[in-house]
Amino acid sequence: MAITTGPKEYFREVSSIKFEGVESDNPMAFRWYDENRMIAGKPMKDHLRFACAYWHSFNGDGSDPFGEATHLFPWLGISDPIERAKAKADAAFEFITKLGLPYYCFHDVDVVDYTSDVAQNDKRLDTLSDYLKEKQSATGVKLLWGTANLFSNRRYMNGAATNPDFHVLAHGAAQVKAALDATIKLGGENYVFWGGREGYMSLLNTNMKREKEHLARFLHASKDYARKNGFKGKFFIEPKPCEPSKHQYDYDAETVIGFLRQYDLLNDFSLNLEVNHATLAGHTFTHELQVAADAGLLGSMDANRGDYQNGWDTDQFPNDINELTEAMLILLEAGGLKGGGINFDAKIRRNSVDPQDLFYAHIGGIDVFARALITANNILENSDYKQLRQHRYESFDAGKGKSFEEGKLSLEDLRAFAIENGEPALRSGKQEYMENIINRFI
Ligand SMILES: [Mn+2]
Repeated sequence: MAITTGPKEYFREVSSIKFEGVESDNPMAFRWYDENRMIAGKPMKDHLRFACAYWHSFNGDGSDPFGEATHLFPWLGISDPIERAKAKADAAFEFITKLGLPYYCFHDVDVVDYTSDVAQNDKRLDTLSDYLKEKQSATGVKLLWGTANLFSNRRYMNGAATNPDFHVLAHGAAQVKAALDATIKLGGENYVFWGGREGYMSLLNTNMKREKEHLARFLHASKDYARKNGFKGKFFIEPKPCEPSKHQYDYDAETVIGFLRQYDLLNDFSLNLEVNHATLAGHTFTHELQVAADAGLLGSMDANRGDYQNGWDTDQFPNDINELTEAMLILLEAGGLKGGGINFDAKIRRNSVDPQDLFYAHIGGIDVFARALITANNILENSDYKQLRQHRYESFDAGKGKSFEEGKLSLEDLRAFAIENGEPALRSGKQEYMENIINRFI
């Protein structure tokens, strides 16, 4: 992949990141991610389809509720909003290209600053999506998904599609239309809805039933518009139970699947699962992945991790090899992601202020996923992991168990079987044995 730079080199301290193998002590190299290495019949890069998140990497400035920005991006000094946005795009594509990532993802307002004027915003995004299109064709980097930010502007303080004020909902729709236009123009492979404020702060002032019906109407209208304009990709819902709202309607995978089924959206929508959102919902990441995979709706992943000691969405870069090995077992057994990829929805810490830090963060995340993929594939190919699970259910593979699965047995039949066969023997679940398999292959 050719390295292209804009008028300025933003990460001059860093050159292209290459695979050097596990013996390498170069912190600016991949030790596990060898993009063309074949795993289970296809190159590693095709399993993982890594994407850089525009918002955390090029908009997140290190500020938090207690302190001002610490990531002082050079383009912030440019006063013209279009020129500032183009400089940011130059920096983003320089970074993505040096890292060799195949994809990126954005919200509309990450790409260019928005005002309160809908027509002006549409024009700005149109101008910048033309610029991004040039950048894509110069580098070969592709758009994994686009989305609209319907939570930061003050008008969305009570939600967008679920706002009790129809006027606000219409502004949300205007933003989605423009974001879909940009996604379609850029050949975006998917489009994401994350309902940050689609929920409530208090049930006292909320008609939950009506708000959920509005959300469904809004999603149908968005889908119909995109399909009419040639969009062939998937729409993803990204579940999150709370934060910033007290309760969000896209609570977790199981809840979203029920919603999609109720409102006839299953043909067009699937799920984008995020590690830290799973843990906020009281689930493991693997639980969310397995729920989606079982429903045939494992669309995409937002890679990050939370913090064990505090309860909010810290969006740290992933580094837990055990957690990700178990995730890759689900991914491989499910036959891969349905259209999506692995997007680093993660941010470097407030005090990570060197230009190299963004590289270290992504290199670490990429390598731990690559190592997890290799490990999971070894487990599937070289251990009794799969057979142990199958073996637990063998009583349903033949005889009366099979008849039960086929719906052929009544409650009286089941009682007769219990009496005929006496007390069942205790059979080990072998949990510790299986946990040891994971560690053996890591
Ligand atoms: Mn996310």
